[in-house]
Amino acid sequence: PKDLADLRRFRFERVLNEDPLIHSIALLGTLSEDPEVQAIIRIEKTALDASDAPRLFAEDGLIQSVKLEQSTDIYTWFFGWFGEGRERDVKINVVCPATETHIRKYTKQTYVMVRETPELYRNVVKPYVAAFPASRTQWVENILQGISEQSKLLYSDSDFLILPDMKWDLKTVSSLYLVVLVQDRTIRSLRDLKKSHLPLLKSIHAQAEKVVSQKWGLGPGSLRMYVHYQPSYYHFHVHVVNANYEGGMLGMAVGQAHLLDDVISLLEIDSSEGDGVFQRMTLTYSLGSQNKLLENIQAHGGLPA
Ligand code: M7G
Repeated sequence: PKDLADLRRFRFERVLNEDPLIHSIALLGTLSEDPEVQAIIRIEKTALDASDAPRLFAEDGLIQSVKLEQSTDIYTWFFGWFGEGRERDVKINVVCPATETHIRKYTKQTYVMVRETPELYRNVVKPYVAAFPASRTQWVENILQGISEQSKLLYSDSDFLILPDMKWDLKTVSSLYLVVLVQDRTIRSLRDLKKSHLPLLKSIHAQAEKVVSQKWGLGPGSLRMYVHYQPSYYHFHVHVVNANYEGGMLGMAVGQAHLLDDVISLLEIDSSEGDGVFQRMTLTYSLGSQNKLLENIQAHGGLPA
């Protein structure tokens, strides 16, 4: 094929693969009259050009129209179009006013592995978590208190809510991404989980499976459910993601994502009195060079500076 006229002769047979993470689809079909000669066409959306950045929203810039999808506290997200009559081209996330922590989180960074002993947790991490202003999780409070995103709720009871994660485009089932927010404000992170939370964790697991089965027909085993340590927000939540949607960029790095099933199993086999397994274990994870917690840990001598 040499031009669009040739490509127009493509007779589509079936989709071989789709990868929402790199925005690509691979198709099988034919290009010639001979049905024996098959052709594979793979289409991938090209990367955004940083040189467009200064004029992205200008009158003749890349983004020609937008539709407001959701707004909660300091977070707003839109879908955007590069022109008329197209499938939506991009998702636009806005954080405003952005705090220093946000700017650091979104900045490119290098990573360092940290071994967080219970002692390092007590001396550095716990005070760091406690010092976060309540405003940091205002978006969670707004959802839990019925102020925002109420039309998006997929499940709700007195213990937790399930709704689409801000990262999801709400449409592509192969990249389905939901978030579970618990009502119990005393669980700041994985470190606070105890045996007594088992009924809550099991209920989250069961209800998430039920929701995706009823709404999208996804069967057992179709979900990867996990908890981040460290998370960005210290209000306990569970990530619920299509098992086929996978990649380090999605926050599934080894050390960061702890499978909900594994968390449940560890608590189940934990026979200790007093402090449980998550209070006693050393947790190893990576921290970005921009993360304030890394500075605190280094200052405490927890890592070579
Ligand atoms: P995390 O593990 O604390 O941080 O997860 P991460 O952002 O490093 O993964 C918080 C999750 O909540 C992420 O998956 C976010 O995309 C999602 N999230 C964050 N905000 C501010 C919102 C929001 O306002 N609405 C919804 N629906 N999801 C959000």
